[in-house]
Amino acid sequence: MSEYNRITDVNAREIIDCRGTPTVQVDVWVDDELRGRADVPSGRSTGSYEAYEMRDGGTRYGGYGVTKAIHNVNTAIADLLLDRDVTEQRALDLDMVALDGTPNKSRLGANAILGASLAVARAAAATLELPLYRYLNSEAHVLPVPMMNLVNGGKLSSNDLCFQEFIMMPVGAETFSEALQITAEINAILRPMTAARYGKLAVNVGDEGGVVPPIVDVREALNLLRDAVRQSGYESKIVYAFDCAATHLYDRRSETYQFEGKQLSRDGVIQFFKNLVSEYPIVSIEDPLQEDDYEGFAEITRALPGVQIVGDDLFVTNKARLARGVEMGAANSVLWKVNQIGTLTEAMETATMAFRNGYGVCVSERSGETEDPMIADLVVALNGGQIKTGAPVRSERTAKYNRLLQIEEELGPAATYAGRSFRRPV
Ligand code: 2PG
Ligand code: MG
Repeated sequence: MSEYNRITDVNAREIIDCRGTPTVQVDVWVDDELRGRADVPSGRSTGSYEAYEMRDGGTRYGGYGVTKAIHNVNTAIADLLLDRDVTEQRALDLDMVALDGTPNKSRLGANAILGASLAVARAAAATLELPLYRYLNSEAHVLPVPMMNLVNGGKLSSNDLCFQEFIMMPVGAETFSEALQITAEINAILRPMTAARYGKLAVNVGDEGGVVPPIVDVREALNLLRDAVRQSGYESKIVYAFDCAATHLYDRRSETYQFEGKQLSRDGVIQFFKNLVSEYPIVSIEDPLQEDDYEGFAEITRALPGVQIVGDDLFVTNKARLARGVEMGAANSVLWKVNQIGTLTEAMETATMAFRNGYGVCVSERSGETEDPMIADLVVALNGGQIKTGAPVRSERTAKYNRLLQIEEELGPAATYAGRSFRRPV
């Protein structure tokens, strides 16, 4: 028997994600037993201020190999973690950050560091024989509203829809399992409806499992979604959200955005959303403006009272960037992606800062995911209240929803579905 829970081995390997692109998987052994394994996700519509994802370059896997990051886990990071107590998450994470020594984790790679960080958390929970969400928070009890990206556009699709994600939120459900049932039923109506209107190619799914109709007009896509919702009979339980991913619609030279094929200024964008919000029950808008426009985010947050404005590329789960947002009143919610910052500890700190300042926290997938359901445990651990993890199809998306069903069952009567309080669930 060891006196503490000693890390005895750390081993990384290269696997592939849902797009067939390589990514990092890390195993952590404690007292000579394999206890924790975690996969690292990867974005496509990334923000400029995200931590550095290390790729090999060259020709193998088109340059996207991660053998250098794997090497870093198996050498420098393993050397640091070996013989340490696996339950010291914070110390281990901060030591990895210090070992890297760069502001954006470019020496070791954020994908290398994050893989180790997440596998350590899993290994510690397993060692203490606790589910991960419980290990991270003894008060964890909130089941999130699933933000279902049922119509895909932007960089995650093959159509010309400007916004990346048209999202439906079943806030009126009583439980998470009912929420999932409702959205799966609506998706089953949406698919044949889309095929009937736009042809069978429109129901080939995008990167996050939504349909990809050949639509340009935002209202037309919303109407399609709304028609499916109406036909389902669940209209009173549903509200809508977008991820505009506007950084990728912005032209720095002309300082304009390409919305629906038209050029809009910042003021034009704000007016566009004012109109839209008055026409549809839209409760949440992610990245309506580009990643450097703090002033614009503050303005749109003021202009749309009662609407959640989420900063993704704006904050990149980074405490310093969020602090600036809080000071200026830019957005009122943070999109929370662990790989944007690179350790669990730093991501947790960002969430704490958000909650303390009255900001919401929306836990999110990346468009490049694996079958690892980690973020399901993390959203419950945060009592976050909302999770964005794609449509209820494609196994890398359903893995998260299915894990939430297990957690709901484990929590039993203690489980609270965030529902309409998704932005401030506790
Ligand atoms: C986003 C995401 C995830 P990506 O912009 O919010 O939905 O996409 O992972 O490609 O950045
Ligand atoms: Mg986004």
